[in-house]
Amino acid sequence: MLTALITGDDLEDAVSTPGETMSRHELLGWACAIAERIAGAERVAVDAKAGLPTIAAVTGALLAGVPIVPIPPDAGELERAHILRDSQAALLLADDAARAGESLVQRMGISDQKQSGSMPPELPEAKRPALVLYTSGTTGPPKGVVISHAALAAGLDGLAEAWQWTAEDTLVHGLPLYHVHGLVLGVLGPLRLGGRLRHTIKPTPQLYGGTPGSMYFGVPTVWSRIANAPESARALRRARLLVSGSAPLPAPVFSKIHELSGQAPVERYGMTETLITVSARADGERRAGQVGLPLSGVRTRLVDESANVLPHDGESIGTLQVAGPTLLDGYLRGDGIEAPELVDGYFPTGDVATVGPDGWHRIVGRASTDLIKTGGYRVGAGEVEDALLLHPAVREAAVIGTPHADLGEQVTAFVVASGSLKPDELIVFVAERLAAHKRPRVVRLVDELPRNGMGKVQKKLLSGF
Ligand code: MCA
Ligand code: AMP
Repeated sequence: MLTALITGDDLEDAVSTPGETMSRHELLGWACAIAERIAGAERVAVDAKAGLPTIAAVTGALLAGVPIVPIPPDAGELERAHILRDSQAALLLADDAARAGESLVQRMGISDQKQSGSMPPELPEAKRPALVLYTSGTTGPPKGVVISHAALAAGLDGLAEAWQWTAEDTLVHGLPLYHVHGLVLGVLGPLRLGGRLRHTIKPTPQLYGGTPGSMYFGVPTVWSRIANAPESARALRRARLLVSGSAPLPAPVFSKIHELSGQAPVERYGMTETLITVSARADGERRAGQVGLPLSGVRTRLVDESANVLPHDGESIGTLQVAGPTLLDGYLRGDGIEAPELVDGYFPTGDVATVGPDGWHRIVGRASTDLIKTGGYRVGAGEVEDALLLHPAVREAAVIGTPHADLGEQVTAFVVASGSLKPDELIVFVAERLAAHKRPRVVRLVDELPRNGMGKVQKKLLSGF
């Protein structure tokens, strides 16, 4: 899977962050040392703080064939405990000191292993699980999505073809290292395809503008902030490709980036469960509000509520299903992996879309109001509601996404509470238990929630409250 890292010539400045640079051989040596230490483990977790240690830890686990579970560094205690327990990770790779409630998991420092280990005698088979990424569903705590080495390789090769991504590229981004965007595309991409990686730790306009590169990755919030920082946007004129994904890119941001940087962003679409499946091409058209064509090997179709397949006429709106070599193995469940519910081999994405006669895909929205996209992060309403309900004064809670100029959507909670409770108290209460981006930005205290005759909360009515 890590072809360029393993077989490529040394590259002195292969991976860098603002404070540190590592050659390809240094990274490989460090990763091999970690691989030796964890070989044979069923699964290991990593405290996925943005930086070189996380990159070395993930690389080491991939070389050893040990599935790795990245934990968001800001995950609150509830989320962190859930991921460690649910994944049954044998070991937590982390440089920082242990946190409360972690006494049961064994820890191993990452930077302590910074030495040159030997290559494992055999590389893992392609069908082996490589990553377990925790992602939100509409209800309950996040689920571990199991992704194989083969899916990662297929996904990156599809993107290499669409984006003409080669060993000549220098990729710049500052996205988190525990999701597909920042970790799979943003770290494993350069390690498979070659070239250099500049991770800026934070995805700020100033850091993007000040870091030379040929490809830049961002979520729409990042591009929107760059569009509002004209000097940084103009500095990107040197780039070959500006890529946006993880959430819808607003047309005004697309146009502004085009105007300031001299090129329109390439949009691509994907999911944790499917990796990236649809994209505009480096040598092709870029259209505001459209996410392009299926990658090589990927098939897509639209279906209506009765499971009828809809025509690709640019007008019929249906839910998007995708098939191909990049699909997940399944969800982690107990000691095993639960296969996803496919329909004729297609994964139902839950996204509502149109497909034109020319094959171009437009994502219209999501079928469920219970999955919120905020700053490119997927947040399940149920998980936030469950956290709110842990507060002794909260009697009922309903969470939705409401429009937000910077984040696309913001997590908004409607709460029925007893006694006097301040919205800010609840925001901090959730931030302590879940990752900071899952905290509500707005809490509305209401006397009651709108319910239908069956007693079910009518979330569609909440946005008007
Ligand atoms: C704020 N903070 C708090 C609180 N309020 N901490 C505790 N309690 C509070 N009440 C802290 C946060 O921890 C954080 O600290 C800082 O304040 C700002 O947090 P936040 O509000 O989240 O930051 P932001 O500036 O609004 O973030 C915008 C962002 C971020 C940088 C665009 O949303 C982001 O990185 N998004 C990327 C998401 C992504 O990679 N998605 C890909 C999913 P500190 O600054 O110290 O951390 S993969 C996917 O979707 C598919 C496959 C695809 O298609 O790619
Ligand atoms: P996640 O599993 O966090 O990876 O989120 C996947 C979801 O992000 C998809 O189901 C879409 O709703 C959304 N998404 C990803 N890329 C795009 C895009 N380019 N345009 C619109 N929505 C997107």
